[in-house]
Amino acid sequence: MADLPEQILLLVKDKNGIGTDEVARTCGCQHQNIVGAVKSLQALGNLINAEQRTSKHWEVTKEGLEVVTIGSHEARIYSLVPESGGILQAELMKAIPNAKVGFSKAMSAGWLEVDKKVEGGPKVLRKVDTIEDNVKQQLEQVQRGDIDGLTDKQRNDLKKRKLIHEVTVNTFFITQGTEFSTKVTKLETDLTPEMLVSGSWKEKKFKSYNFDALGVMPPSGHLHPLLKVRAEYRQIFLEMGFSEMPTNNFIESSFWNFDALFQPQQHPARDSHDTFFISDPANAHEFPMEYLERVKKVHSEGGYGSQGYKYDWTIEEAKKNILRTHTTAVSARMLYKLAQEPEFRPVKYFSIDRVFRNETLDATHLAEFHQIEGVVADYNLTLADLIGVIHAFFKKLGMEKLRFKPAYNPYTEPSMEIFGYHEGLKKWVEIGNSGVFRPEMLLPMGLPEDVVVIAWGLSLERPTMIKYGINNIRDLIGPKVNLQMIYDNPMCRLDKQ
Ligand code: FB9
Repeated sequence: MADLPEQILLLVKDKNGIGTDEVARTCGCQHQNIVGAVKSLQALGNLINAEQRTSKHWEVTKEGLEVVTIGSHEARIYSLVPESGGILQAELMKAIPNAKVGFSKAMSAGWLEVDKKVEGGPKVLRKVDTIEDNVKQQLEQVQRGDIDGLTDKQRNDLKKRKLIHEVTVNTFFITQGTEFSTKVTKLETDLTPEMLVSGSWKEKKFKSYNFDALGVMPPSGHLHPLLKVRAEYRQIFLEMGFSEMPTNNFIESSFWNFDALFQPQQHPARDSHDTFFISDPANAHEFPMEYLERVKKVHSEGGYGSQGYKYDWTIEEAKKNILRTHTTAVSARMLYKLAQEPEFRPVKYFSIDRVFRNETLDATHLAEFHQIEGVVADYNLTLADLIGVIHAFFKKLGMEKLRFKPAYNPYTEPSMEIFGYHEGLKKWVEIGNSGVFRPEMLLPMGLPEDVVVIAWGLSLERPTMIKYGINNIRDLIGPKVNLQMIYDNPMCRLDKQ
């Protein structure tokens, strides 16, 4: 037997045109299979014309099919009433689903009557000996496609009882095309060397190019939004002449994370409510001991013009290993290393990496985040230089309206919170923190007295969440992230100047 496309061509040849719904009925196929075969014929050239049409026809519903199978509700109710003696109405009403509709229709048809004088409640009796299940017969008529054989009243009754419904079908009316043939010639999609050598290409028909077809999306990797934003910030620092610091150590000693920054050992940020302590190895052991002694002295007795904190500083506290709470620990290591060079040279450093804090988790805070930090060390820098470099940095991010608010950090004085007017959010947002590292931090390292170090910091998550319109940080990071978000989100272009 010819396949579907060829069956269709044969039907079109015999008639001046045929609808796909008629083809489906003729072939006994699903309509959508006929439509698919029409599309494949159209792809072969102008074999056929297919004009889209909308046709309506009546079909038996699921409930209607049940009636065709087991009879109408009224016919089933009639059959439940004994030929003699009848049945209590209350009992009959519980016998089948839709008993109420069936009883009402059977009474209207004059098939049943009710004797109300009976003790124990009204009794239903047969009024006729036999019945015709007209509803069942009408539905079988609809199934045969002969809806026109029903009266309007019959059709409306069946529709009202939801036993039939009108179905709209998008069909195609098929007529012969300019290149009509009942034979389906397979269109070649490739011109092969064999065809060229043998000359067989001359008898072949080739599928025309579809220049509107979209290319296939090549499989590729997808960067997480955080990594895209990190790349943008890294580029900004590099453009500004900053060098990236080596931040590849999440574990840090309390010495470099706190003591080197002149943060006292009894500072609340150093307890386990705010900091993750490492149990194994619990302690670090390698320190530049001469420098460590100067740190101990500046904490416990003061020095360099400072009175210090006047407490018993202990190396045991300084040895404790933690997950670093800020990348400023790396800045301290880098500045100490700079101070060991024979001659001071101005530097600009930056870092972007993970830091860990034992914080209360909420929609915008996890126990870790990526800190971004910029550091500039040079002779006689002032607060104006800090404000200026922060302006330059955020201008590259498209944020030019900045405000600075006095703040406190244990390791910087003065310190400032940074606020920026976000053109997208149309409001002022806190965008970071900053300050001038204290002499009690820099001088024990061995840096010259006229060297000043300014620094500022912000997070990677906050701007990323704003950029991608993410309100809950768990939609950006963690096990519940929808990987499709990573596939779908656009490349990151910060509003760079
Ligand atoms: O990133 C933050 N906000 C921010 C940044 C950018 C942005 O959009 C871009 C401009 C287009 C939008 C918002 N903040 C800092 C401010 C707040 O989000 C704050 O609630 C959360 N802060 C983190 C710390 O929270 C425990 C952000 C993180 C932060 C804060 C301070 C520093 C680093 C990160 C610092 C520092 C510092 C100070 C002095 C010397 C050296 C480092």
